[in-house]
Amino acid sequence: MAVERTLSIIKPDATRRNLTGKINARFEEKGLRIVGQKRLQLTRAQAEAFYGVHRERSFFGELVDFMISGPVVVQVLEGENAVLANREIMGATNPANAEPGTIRADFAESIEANSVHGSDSLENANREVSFFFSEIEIAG
Ligand code: IDP
Repeated sequence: MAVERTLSIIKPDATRRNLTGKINARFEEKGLRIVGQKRLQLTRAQAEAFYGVHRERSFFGELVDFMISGPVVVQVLEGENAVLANREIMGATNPANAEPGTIRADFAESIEANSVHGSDSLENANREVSFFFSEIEIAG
């Protein structure tokens, strides 16, 4: 087992419904620690850069519009196998397919407005954490 850091984002559908605390309780109850956190209103350029890997996908424009439709909370989660642990706590991308008890099953509104983002590999986690945080903003 390895201690990892991963990037989590609480998306605009969840901040709008005041669900930040309820979502973060799920991470803390499962042993992940929030070691960096900030609330941001992303610009279009920032959202396009963050989701650059999805630029060719049909839903890219809608995804960017959604991600700038309200504030997000970007955060660094730390713990044993944090990348996979976070993905399991989040549940499947489409809430219709998410396991009961996961964040997306319980809170997501749709495949797009699915309440949370989580890095899908350690390599992407390192890149995504660095996108939003400098080392001085993370205290483990
Ligand atoms: P993930 O967030 O579970 O890793 P990805 O396939 O990487 O899923 O997609 C990134 C985000 O794009 C999703 O979380 C969701 O907000 C949005 N998205 C994914 N598939 C669709 C779709 O078919 N329609 C609209 N939005 C989508």
